[in-house]
Amino acid sequence: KNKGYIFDLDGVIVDTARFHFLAWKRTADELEFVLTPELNEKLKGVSRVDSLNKILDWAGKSVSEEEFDRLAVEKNEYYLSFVEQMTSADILPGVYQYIKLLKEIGYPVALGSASKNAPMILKKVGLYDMFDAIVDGNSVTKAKPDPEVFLIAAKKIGIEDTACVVFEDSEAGIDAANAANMTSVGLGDTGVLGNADYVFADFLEIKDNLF
Ligand code: B16
Ligand code: MG
Repeated sequence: KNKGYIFDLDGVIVDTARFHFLAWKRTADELEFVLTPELNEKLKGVSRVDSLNKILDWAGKSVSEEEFDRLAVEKNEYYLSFVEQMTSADILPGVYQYIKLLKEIGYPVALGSASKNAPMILKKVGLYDMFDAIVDGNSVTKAKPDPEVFLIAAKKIGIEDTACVVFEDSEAGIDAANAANMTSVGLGDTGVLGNADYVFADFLEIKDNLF
């Protein structure tokens, strides 16, 4: 049976989730708001604009359009200062081997990320050429938990939605995969990813499980 595999980027392929957290924490500091790791879970998989809106909401602040844009640009610049240092050593454990296995079998592999920086990061860590399709924050109109990003990815690789497996580290992403009628595999904490069909700590634990 033909199957397709869709990977989230941040927190699944590379550990950029901690860079997003550090950058948003600095933005929150500026707004005199303490961004805790627990609240940060709600920002994972969420677009840049939606993330800033959530932080402003939690902080009980409203800002002008100009200030909003300035905060978003500043966050991204700070985030990119971490990303600049990344190399292939920053690929999360077992990910490269797993994608290589899929390619050897002949299964198509797609990216389904909310990040506008996704192509650049994939190139930086040397994985860009392994993907048959890349769907990122530049090509979607509706953010996770809307299934749009994964549905476009499935279409691009020519695989039926129900035959796709999605790897996600975020609550919003798991909900998006479920809404797309795909098999949802959570990477991380069962407490956070309770809606996923499966949850694993990392790809070393997934090994050659093809779902
Ligand atoms: P950017 P993913 C998401 O990527 C991140 O989880 C989320 O924290 C971030 O705000 C979002 O991308 C937008 O990223 O600011 O780089 O466009 O997990 O969907 O790969
Ligand atoms: Mg993610």
